[in-house]
Amino acid sequence: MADSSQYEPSRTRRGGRGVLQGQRETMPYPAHREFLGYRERVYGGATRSRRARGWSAAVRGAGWCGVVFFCSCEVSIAPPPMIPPTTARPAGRDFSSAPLLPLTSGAVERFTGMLTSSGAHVYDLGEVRPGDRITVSVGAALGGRLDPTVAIFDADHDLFAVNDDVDFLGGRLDARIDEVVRHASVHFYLGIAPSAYSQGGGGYTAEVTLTQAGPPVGVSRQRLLLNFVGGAAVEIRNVGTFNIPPFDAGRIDAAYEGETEEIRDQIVAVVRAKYAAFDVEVLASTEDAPVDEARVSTIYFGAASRTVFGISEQVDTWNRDCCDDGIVYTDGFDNSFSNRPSSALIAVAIGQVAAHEAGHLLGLSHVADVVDLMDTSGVSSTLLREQVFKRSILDRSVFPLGFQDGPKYLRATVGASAN
Ligand SMILES: [Ca+2]
Ligand SMILES: [Ca+2]
Ligand SMILES: [Zn+2]
Repeated sequence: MADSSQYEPSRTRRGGRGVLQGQRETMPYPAHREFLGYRERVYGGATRSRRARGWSAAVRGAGWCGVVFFCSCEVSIAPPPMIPPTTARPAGRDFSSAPLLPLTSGAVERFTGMLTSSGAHVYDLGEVRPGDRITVSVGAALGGRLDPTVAIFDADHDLFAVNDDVDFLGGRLDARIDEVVRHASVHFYLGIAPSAYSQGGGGYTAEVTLTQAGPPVGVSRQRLLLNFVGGAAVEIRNVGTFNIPPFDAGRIDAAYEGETEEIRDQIVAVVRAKYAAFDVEVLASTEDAPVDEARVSTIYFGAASRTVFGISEQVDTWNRDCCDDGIVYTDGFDNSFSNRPSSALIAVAIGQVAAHEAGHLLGLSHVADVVDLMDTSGVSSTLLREQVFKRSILDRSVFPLGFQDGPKYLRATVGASAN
């Protein structure tokens, strides 16, 4: 039996980034509070101990979690040397006021700054070309309590990459980005802000390098498997282990009994439609048509959660990992709706959550626009209305400035559909 106790909170910090909140219509919290609330629930012990004992306790307190999971993009990141910098640089408060950071290819630019609890600092990294490699690491100034987040944006103010913590469970709340530029841009912007989870502002030290003219990175198509077969002890990294029976609409609610195939086929059609413009091949594994394919990302449909509709094992920036997984908690899926949706609408909602979780597995972050599939600001009923990948303002839990252009990002990651 799958039940909510199998949703292992202490393991899900990374997945917490990829979570779609199960906001109830009766509790339309702002996204930021909802997100914090989620973390409080999920990481209650961890967050409290971090608050009570501070950074050093967090470093020592890695025993919150007996299972160490990190996304592959972070495993490859070496600890940044935090050499005390010598330069305090003036920072912009937004894109238009961002001063140019003088970067020499291959050289490390070190500087310091002081953030208030609500503001962001923005620097102009100048012009970039495909193949340029940018690394940024930002940590709290010595003795400070700032938990920083770092983001890089292109000339359109669209998100290129974002990182909050190098390793939350290991107590590394410093932020680091190491990415290769995909598109030429007349400006790239570096943003530094307190994490949505920071206990306030504070001083930071930053190191930035730009290494020009490396090998460019091309697009790479993705296969996405919608798994309606389930299985015993299905392990979803960073999330937990689940016993998932074959998809049965009656487990959503007894009212949908007998409509399993119809709802399942509609879910598949919804996910295919959301990804139709991109080079994502959506496969469906059903009992009559099993798919045994190793190099896919998989979305499972089953198990229950009282707090979220779905979860993904990571936000896989630039889709480094071809084979990451997510789950849509379909058992009792209708419980968060004030009126039980029709079978057509429950398929829309489940399909859109599946597309959302797959979006995280391709590198997309949360936005605050209920029409966007990557939204985290809405209530349950917004899932019943048509959502699409679009350009939207980032959710405050991701970064206080800037946008995410979902279609632009997906075209640069997996490529546009050949059709
Ligand atoms: Ca952080
Ligand atoms: Ca991936
Ligand atoms: Zn999400």
